[in-house]
Amino acid sequence: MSMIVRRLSRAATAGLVAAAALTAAAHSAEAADTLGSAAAGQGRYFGTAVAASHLGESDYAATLDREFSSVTPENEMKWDATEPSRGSFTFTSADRIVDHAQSQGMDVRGHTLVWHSQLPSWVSPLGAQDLRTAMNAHINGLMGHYKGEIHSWDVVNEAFQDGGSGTRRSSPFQDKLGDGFIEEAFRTARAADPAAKLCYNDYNTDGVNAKSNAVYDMVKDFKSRGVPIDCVGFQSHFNSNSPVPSDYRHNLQRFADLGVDVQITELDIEGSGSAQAADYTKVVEACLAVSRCTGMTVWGVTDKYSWRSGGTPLLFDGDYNEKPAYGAVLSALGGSGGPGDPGDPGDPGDGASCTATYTRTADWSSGYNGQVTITAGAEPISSWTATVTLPAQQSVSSLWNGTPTWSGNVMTVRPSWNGTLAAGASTSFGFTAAKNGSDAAPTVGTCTAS
Ligand code: G2I
Repeated sequence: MSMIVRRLSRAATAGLVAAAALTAAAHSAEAADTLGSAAAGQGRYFGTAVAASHLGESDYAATLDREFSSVTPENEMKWDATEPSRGSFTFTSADRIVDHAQSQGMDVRGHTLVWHSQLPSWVSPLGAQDLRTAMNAHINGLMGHYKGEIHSWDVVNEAFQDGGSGTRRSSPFQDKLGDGFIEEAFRTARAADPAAKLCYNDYNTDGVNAKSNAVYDMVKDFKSRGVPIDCVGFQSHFNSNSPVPSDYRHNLQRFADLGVDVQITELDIEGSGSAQAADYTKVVEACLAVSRCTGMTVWGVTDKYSWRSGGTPLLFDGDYNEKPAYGAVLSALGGSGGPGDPGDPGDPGDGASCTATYTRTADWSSGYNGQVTITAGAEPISSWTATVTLPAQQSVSSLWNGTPTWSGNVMTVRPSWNGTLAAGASTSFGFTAAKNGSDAAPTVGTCTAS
């Protein structure tokens, strides 16, 4: 039995999650013809970096809301944006992004707590002990504000030097606190929000090289000593000087084999046309080949707002048109238009279908057990995916005979052992939910089968 506890704090009090349920349910009724829904079919999220200042642009928001299932604030959670003077936190811009994401049923990645760049000027002059106190207070301030709302935090960003030696980068933290600052940041972060996945995030670590070897050794050491780390982020900023490495998948896999999740956190690939599309395909295929690669984030919605806008590195052009790279990613994710498209007559498994029905099997004052029965259609199926949208207040404490992933309060459930069904045959998964004041029934969305 897998245990899932959904935490609702800031958003629930703001009453935003109910709206998320409605929109996310609408998403789930669509075929896998968007990046987010196609990735969900593979048990992954597909995210983008977002700037709060663009949310008011209707094409930007429409593309974001339609295509993506996770967001990363591009700058709004960084130290200079959130604690510009010591002890005085401002969350206005970051809250805008988190509220928007929650209203659309999207997850949020937190970026980033401890980084040498975009530091406000008051941090660098601090003495060692004071810097340690300030670092921990900053982590606690951010993670406390968003407790239960961030699926993964980049706790420490870019702490290793480029180049051949694999040494630590000079920074106020490294120079004054020594190597131990990373470990201390992770321990503080775990205590601040035990539900968040804690990631180390870096660039030029995408293939096997001296820098990624140094990160690998650190993660291995952390795992052996019980230092809390859950994931490693591979930024994946690629261009002709820094192409997608041929050992990308192998490198992701060797980190996963240490017992951490891996995530592609800031993907962009300069270029255009079919060459760019082919490179994006390589990245998506690498992630899908590594079971612990839990999701991908591109570093922006549209080329026009990219930090490397001259290199047109993203999936939508400046007018929000889908580029060839978009189709390549969607296809690699098994979305419509490519392999896995239910409309593609060349695919085995076409005609596979299923239905999902819900019943409440037990009921008590504070909670209930729900059961969703999956029935194959006229053809045998080898897998199924069902979505269940919980009423805003409710939370699921356990689920059996299925494997859930969460996006807001929508759970997408795939088989744990019971994917294969003969034509017309049924299986079911069950879950226990806390009512938290709402006795309403969950909504079961479209069942998809392959
Ligand atoms: O540099 C690309 C990324 C590398 N990994 C860490 C990421 O956090 C980093 O993101 C970029 C943002 O995409 C840029 O938007 O980080 C840059 C700063 O290090 C961001 O640039 C800053 C500009 O330097 C500021 O002048 C500007 O005010 O963006 C700010 C907001 O537009």
